[in-house]
Amino acid sequence: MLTFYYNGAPNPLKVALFLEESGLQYRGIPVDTKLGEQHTAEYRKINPNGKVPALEDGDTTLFDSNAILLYLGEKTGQFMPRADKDRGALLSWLMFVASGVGPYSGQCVHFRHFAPEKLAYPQKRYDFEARRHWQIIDDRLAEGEFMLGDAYTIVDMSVWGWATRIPFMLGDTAMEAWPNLGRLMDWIGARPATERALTIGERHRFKQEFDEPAMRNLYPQIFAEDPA
Ligand SMILES: N[C@@H](CCC(=O)N[C@@H](CS)C(=O)NCC(=O)O)C(=O)O
Repeated sequence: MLTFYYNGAPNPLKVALFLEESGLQYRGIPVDTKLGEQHTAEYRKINPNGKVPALEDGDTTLFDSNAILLYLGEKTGQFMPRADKDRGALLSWLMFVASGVGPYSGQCVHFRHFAPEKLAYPQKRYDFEARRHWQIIDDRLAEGEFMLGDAYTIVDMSVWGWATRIPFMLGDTAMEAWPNLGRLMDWIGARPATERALTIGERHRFKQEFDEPAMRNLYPQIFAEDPA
């Protein structure tokens, strides 16, 4: 039995999607990040980075959504490329999402919605970089139905996690610029497993308010002293 540490945010969503698609049995443990449950000593032993998702599989403990997707793909053989020749593409695109799409999208959301001051240049930079990364994804999807051609893989699941947030990140009509990505989102969105994954945030009564204690737990740097 797997143990999945989650909330309803984009990175845990990707793992929820794999778990729901694969039919693997798992126990979900909610981590309410607005209450600071990601910062407890007990949780830091599971995820030293103090974020969700994390996963336990017997004696194996994993953190970072893309590492978990790769682990589960290799463990089950599901949602992996059909041919060995595609392994290079799998690793490249998965790392591109992990190191580019996700972080730039996250910073874009932060400076647009949560930064204590509205600062023009950080907002411009992260909007620009988020759009640039999504354009690269869209161009890739113009070449084939899925990120790795004709098979639905963990790379598509990884793309999907952050793409669910594009309207919040870049505006309600932003997705219109990326029709190939929109097509993939519609395809994934029509699957029953996706419906189940999207509602993981409703399986527990997570704190909703962005009050000061929540902001301190999520963005401690806002309240930190400047380094000397
Ligand atoms: N690289 C990590 C990033 C994890 C991450 O940033 N998770 C967010 C939710 S999407 C989180 O836990 N935020 C709470 C916090 O930063 O305290 C991954 O892909 O799993």
